[in-house]
Formats: sequence, C-alpha cells, structure tokens
Amino acid sequence: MSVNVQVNSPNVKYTDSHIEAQYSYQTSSVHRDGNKVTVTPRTTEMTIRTERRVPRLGVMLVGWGGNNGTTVTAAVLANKLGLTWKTKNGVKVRRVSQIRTYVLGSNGLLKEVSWDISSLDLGSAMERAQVLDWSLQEQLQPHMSCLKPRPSIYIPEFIAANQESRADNVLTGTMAEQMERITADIRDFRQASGVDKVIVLWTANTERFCDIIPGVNDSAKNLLAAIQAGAAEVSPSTLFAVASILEGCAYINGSPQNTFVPGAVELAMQRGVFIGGDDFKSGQTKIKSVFVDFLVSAGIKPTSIVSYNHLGNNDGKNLSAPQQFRSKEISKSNVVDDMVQSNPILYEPGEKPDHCVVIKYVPYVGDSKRAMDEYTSEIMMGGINTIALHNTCEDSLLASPIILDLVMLTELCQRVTVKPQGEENFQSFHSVLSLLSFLCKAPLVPSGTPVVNAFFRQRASIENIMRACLGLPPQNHMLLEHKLQ
Ligand code: NAI
Ligand code: DG6
Repeated sequence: MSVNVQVNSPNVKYTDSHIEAQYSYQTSSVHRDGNKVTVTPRTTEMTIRTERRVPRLGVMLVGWGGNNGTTVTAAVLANKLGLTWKTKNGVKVRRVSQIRTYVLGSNGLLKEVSWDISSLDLGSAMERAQVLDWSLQEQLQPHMSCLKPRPSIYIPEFIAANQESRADNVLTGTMAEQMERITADIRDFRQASGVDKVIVLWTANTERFCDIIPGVNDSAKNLLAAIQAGAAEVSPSTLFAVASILEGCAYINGSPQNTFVPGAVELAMQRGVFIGGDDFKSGQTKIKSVFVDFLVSAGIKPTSIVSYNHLGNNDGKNLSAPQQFRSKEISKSNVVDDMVQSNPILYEPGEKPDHCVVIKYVPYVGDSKRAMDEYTSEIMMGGINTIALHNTCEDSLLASPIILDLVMLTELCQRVTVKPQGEENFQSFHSVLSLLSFLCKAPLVPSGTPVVNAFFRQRASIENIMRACLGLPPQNHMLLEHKLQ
C-alpha cells in the first residue's frame, strides 16, 4: 500500500511541479588554538526544490548476464508479473526484498536492454547463476529466454584470464568505434523505449586498477584524446562511463576498480552528469561498517580485523586472479579508516588496526558466500576482546536490492536542486554523488571532501537530506519530550 505524506508547515510549498522547502542548514565550525577549542554554530538559509513528476526511468546494466544482472532482472520481472513460488520448505514467496517495497515495472524501470560479453540469453544465464529457486526460474524462463545481451567492450587484460571462454559477444573495431557503439546503444534504447532518463550501472567483472598516466587519463581532454588514439590504459568500464557521460546519463560503478580516473571525473563535472560508486556494500563490509563504528564509539579499540571469505560463483573465479583480487582487497580494506580516525583518544595519529582480507574461490558453494571475521580489540587494563562472526548468504540476493536502491536514489537526486540564500540560481548536487556512499564499499566523494564509511552516519545523511527536502529538521533522537518531568 503506498502512503501519501504531506507536510503541514509554512516552510513547505506544494505546487503541481515541485515541492519547495525553506530550510535552515545548521553546522558548526571548530577552531583550535593550542589547548583552546572554539566552536561557532552557523546557519545557512536555503531553498530546496524537488521535482514531483517521477520520470519513466530506463536502467542499462553492464554485465547483464552475470549473477547480479540476471538476479535483479528476474526479481523485477517476478514483481511485475506478480509471481509466487514455493521454496524447498513449501513456503510461498512473493517479494522482491524483505525490507523494502518497490514500485517497479509500471513506470518502466529496468527496461530490457543491456550488455554482456557473454552471449547467453538471460534465461540460460539465470540458470547458470544458480541463485533463484527452481520453480521461480521455470516461471520466468519464457520471459527471460527472449532477452539477449548486446555485445560489449572486451579488453582481456583488465579482467581475469579465466573469463576468456565467456567472451563470445564482443565488439570489434577501434576503441573509439567501440565506445561509439555503446553511445549508439544508449541513444537507440532511449528512443525505442520512450523512457525520459537512462542510468547506466556497471555490475560486470571486477577489473584491475588502471595506472593514472599524465597525458592519458589525468584530464577530460586527455582521456577523450586517449580513447581516439586507442591508448592501452583505458579500461572497458571507463569507456562505458565516458559513453554514459557523453550521453548525459548518470553512471554508477558497482565494482571496486578505479573506473573514475581523474579524466572521467572531470568530464562528468564539465557535463553536469552524476557519477557514483564504488563497489556495492552488500554483506561482510556492511557489517564491518556497523561493527567497527560500534566498537570504536564504545571505547573498545580494534587492533586486528581479519576477514576471510570463500565463494564459488563467477565473481569468485574472476577474483582468484591476483590483479582483480587486489582491486577488491583495496575496497574492502579502507572501510574502517574514518571510524578509526574518529576517535583520537583510542588511536594515535596515523595508527590503524591490522586489517587482512582473504578471498578464496571454492566452486562447490556457488553464489552462497561464506564470510568469517575475527575482530580483536583492546579493552581496559590490558584485557583482550575477540569476537568472531560467520555469515552464509547468497551474494547476489544481497547485491540486487542495492542495485535498485542505487538507481532510484540517483534518479531522485536528479530532481533535487538547492539555492542558498543570496545566490541567484538553483544548483544540483555535486556530479560526484557522495550520497550513494551508504550503498558502496569505497565511496566516491568530491575531491577534498570527507569519506564516510560508518553505516549509521551514512544512513542519517540520506534520511536528513530527504527530510530537508520537506523542510523538516534532522532526526535528532533526543526524545526530550519524554525526558522532562
Ligand atoms: P558475475 O561474474 O556473475 O557477472 C559479471 C558479468 O559481467 C558476467 O556475465 C561477464 O560475462 C560480464 N562482463 C565482464 N566484462 C564485461 C564487459 N566488459 N562488458 C560487459 N559485460 C562484461 O559477477 P556478479 O556476481 O554478478 O558480480 C558483478 C560485479 O559486482 C563484480 O565485479 C563483483 O565484484 C561486484 N560486486 C558484487 C557483490 C555481490 O554481493 N554480489 C557485492 C559487491 C560487488
Ligand atoms: C568475495 O569477497 C567476493 C566479493 O565480490 C564480495 O562478495 C562482494 O564484494 C561483497 O562484499 P561484502 O564485503 O560487501 O560482503
């Protein structure tokens, strides 16, 4: 059941086209002079406008035939078709997600055109993924088997050599010609489907990191020239990002590699297009971004974090190659930094816990990833506190709702503009859409701005910005009304 929320406040105006809120943004600046710290509260008055019309949104996935790509497509179709099915326990299921309700399909979200280097139709690819209950797969087969991925850009050296046998659906021609095929696909799709907006999301294999080379990928101009010249250090994911940006479509990176080289970031800023990422924060890292925050804010000092996973899907196979593992290791490891730095009483400047990430490929367990973590912390009087966690879960069933949330949040952000008092024009969020941090392991943020990994701080940021759009103050959890006589 959908609920219609209306805010009853002189600070909010509802017109046919917009919700317009007058908002007082309160922050404080801190100045330190030796032992003296001065805190000065500041208030910025602003007008926040949100377009009310929800557009018809098309989503194009890169890596459509993979476990995430097929699972998210199957989930959207199952929801749209109102399918129910029985699990091995005989329980009837009809839900896309346990925690959220999506209105999908009716406004055209997730249209059926996307790319994969594997030519397998989506029905067969869903079977290959071994994620969904068989009786659901059977019902979806007629709808999925007619969906065929478009050919994609394959540059073998960026993903593991063990992926080669999959790559039978690849573009040919120069780098520039291949990228032009991608922009043409986006244009064709937009015209043929009649959607108002397209968002492109990478859920393809993890690539190796790119070297940042002056003159090649360090500026927008150099990157565009490097693509024309077919330079070696431009990855398929960067080509997709550039193609999307040139088409004015937001681009989200669900994998850990550095798709957003400086040239791609600059291009997005020049064109006013949103980019976001990196790497879906789905399971082990999501727990870590809660757990380490809890330990550090409780005054318990994590000194060693060891995170071990094994999985048997194609993602695990790709990550069994050292360079692709290294990309994932980086994004899984940096996640505790902000929480550690937030407590200068526990940690000396520059001090960090030991943090080790291990990933092993074990084909038998398929998509059902095992994640084991050991957190060792120092407590008072030399005491040691060791906590071990074990989690077993289908990886793609954790990632698929994140894919949907990422595109819906991005689309909503495209409808929000802000005008600080005294300025003439409304402005959008920064092209580097850091509000997506909540859903990402290695949040991409505008240069020089803080990276927040702590789960509840990220969540509060989204919640309070949404409240601000309705002229409501931040959720403060004070409950003062219940604490007075
Ligand atoms: P997968 O290996 O099943 O699917 C990847 C798909 O991408 C494959 O079908 C492959 O053929 C295709 N592909 C590779 N290079 C391509 C290219 N250049 N163009 C088009 N298609 C290409 O992997 P899965 O499990 O679906 O994961 C996808 C990505 O999401 C991986 O990078 C993974 O690390 C990342 N990820 C997954 C999470 C999860 O919980 N499942 C969480 C965080 C990130
Ligand atoms: C093994 O770590 C494979 C990876 O692709 C992860 O499963 C995926 O990135 C999810 O990681 P996490 O840490 O969010 O569970």
